[in-house]
Amino acid sequence: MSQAPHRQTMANAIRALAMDAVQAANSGHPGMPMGMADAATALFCDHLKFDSAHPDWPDRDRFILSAGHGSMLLYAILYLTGYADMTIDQIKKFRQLGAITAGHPEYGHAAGIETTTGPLGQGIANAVGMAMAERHLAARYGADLVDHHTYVIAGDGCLMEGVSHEAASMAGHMRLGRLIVLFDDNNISIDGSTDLAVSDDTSARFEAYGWQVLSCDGHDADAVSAAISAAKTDDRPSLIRCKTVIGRGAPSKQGTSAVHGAPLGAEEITLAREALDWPHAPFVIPDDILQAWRQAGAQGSTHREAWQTRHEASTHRDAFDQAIAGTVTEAVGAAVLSWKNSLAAEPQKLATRVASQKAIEAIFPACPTLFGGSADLTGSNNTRVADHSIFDSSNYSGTYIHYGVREHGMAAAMNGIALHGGAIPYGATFLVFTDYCRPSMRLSALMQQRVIYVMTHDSIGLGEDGPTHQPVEHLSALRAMPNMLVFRPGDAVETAESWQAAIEAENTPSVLALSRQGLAQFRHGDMRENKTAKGGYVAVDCDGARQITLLASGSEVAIAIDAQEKLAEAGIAAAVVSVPCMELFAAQPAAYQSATLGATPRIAIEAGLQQSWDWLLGDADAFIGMTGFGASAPIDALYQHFGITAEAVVAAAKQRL
Ligand SMILES: Cc1ncc(C[n+]2csc(CCOP(=O)(O)OP(=O)(O)O)c2C)c(N)n1
Ligand SMILES: [Mg+2]
Repeated sequence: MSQAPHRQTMANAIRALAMDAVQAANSGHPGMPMGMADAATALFCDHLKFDSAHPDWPDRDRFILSAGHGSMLLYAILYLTGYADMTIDQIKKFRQLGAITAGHPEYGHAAGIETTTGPLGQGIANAVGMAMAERHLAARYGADLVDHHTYVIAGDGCLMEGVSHEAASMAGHMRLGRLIVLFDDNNISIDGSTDLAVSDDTSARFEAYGWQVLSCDGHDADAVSAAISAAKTDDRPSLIRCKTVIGRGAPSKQGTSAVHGAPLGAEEITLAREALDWPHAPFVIPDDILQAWRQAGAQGSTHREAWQTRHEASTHRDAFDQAIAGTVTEAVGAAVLSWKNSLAAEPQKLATRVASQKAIEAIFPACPTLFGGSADLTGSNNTRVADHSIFDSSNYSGTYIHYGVREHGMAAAMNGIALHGGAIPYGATFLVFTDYCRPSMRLSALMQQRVIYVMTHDSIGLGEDGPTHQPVEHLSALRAMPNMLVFRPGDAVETAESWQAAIEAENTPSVLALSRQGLAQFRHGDMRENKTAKGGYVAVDCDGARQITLLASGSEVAIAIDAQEKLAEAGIAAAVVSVPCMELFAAQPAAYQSATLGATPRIAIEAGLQQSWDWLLGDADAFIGMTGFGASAPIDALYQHFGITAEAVVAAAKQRL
């Protein structure tokens, strides 16, 4: 116990930095960092395997601050343990423009931030994905290369969020024993006592998922450390209930929601300095305390060096390094081209969800790090191929995941897999249920992670399941998201090209919106160019001078081509422009865009709402698509009923000439 006071002093360094930085910024959350300072000190000093001088060491333990509002806890520790970019100056600039110390931890801003957190529940669900990736890579490349833990700090809010239920259930089922969650069990959230809103038996809840649940005094670093030791020896995931007082150290405010998200104020900070016996000026950490922390930051170097020796000796080294780098080899392009050439030789009418399966079949041997799955719709999403084996607790080397009916958990886990590195995640459900994935999709985009969302049943074309299952606003809504590629291929060739573009987009997530119904192949001839990667292109040109341009995506390209033929019979020359990916088309040079779009009247056709097409249409142009929800009926009846037909296109064209 002789070291206990020292630990407490080290923890007080976190408390001081948190209250001073929040005070300087005049905004932020001091309560959580002050409450969890002791537990975090135990974790970082006694357990976390990391080397602050080498933040990207692949076999480091991962630390996820799921309670992202407590960002100052993480920034303080990164500074104290000696991460080079986290200077005291950055701490002083907490929450200011251009600082790496944003209001909530943002992946990519500073070394040691493993994921962006702030939307409660995401971090713990990301951590499940990281723990999955750890087991998967260990099984594939050997425990001498991959052998680490994933630690999380989560608060009441994270555990209230629905996604934490999905994620924790998955982790228990998959027996992810290297996942250890420190629960900041302080019974306080913003509105006050958690009694206002929850009466869960949290221990029983997690035990029911198949977790080990431990409890300790969260202000006794030795007790926390002992609990973590116990967690490590169990093969179940562990939840450690750290009983804490929010804002611990602020004498008159601690234990109340008042310390959750507001500066303590000068007076209370003075009192806290006295109570903590911390006489030092703001942002000043005495040398002996800083040195103790710096030592904690460097103590992992022996582990890292031992790992490097094992890495050099490993027969899996090259494959592992390539997987971690995540670079896509030319073999992917070659595999796609070979599949497209066979389509050129023998055209096929395929639902694009089936074409997607065939694309995966073609690509997987060239990209063995693909880590697929579906939220209980494997047969409908067509995401599993013969080369897959199932990832589960008896076979972590499996490359296909049954996520269960947990779309949000799946999406958040995929972010974790991508962030961990070593595998390229794709996961599937119906396009309409991107609504259930959306909070995590937004973070894929914000964090620039290559996550591939395979979203089938992409319109009223799914038919009888009706408007609950028919996306109408989703394409426009997804296109509104920054840094998200939304592919809606129109035939088997475009589907293969979409897959290639999605895999090659290393810093951007993608949605593949795929049809349930069969679509005739309209791409023929020379297959060398990935036209889909241009986002939009003339798919079927007209004879003679163009009078009309028909723009369409996905299943509606066929309607455009049908209308083109009917217009030709009437002596009207219409070009069909396929727009499988608006974001990529928007990124093309203006000259290419205008040459593709032409200067004649335009008619856009998509079985969705108009909104995302507006930038391509002028006042005199037309949109043919949905204006509201769909209906339950056979597909042909629906297209007639909603007026998405070649006849409607022809009529609109004639009106404009
Ligand atoms: C999804 C989501 N909803 C709401 C918020 C706003 N919010 C931030 S912290 C918080 C309360 C969190 O309570 P707890 O996790 O117990 O944190 P503590 O007050 O103990 O620090 C809320 C509602 C958020 N960040 N994310
Ligand atoms: Mg709380």
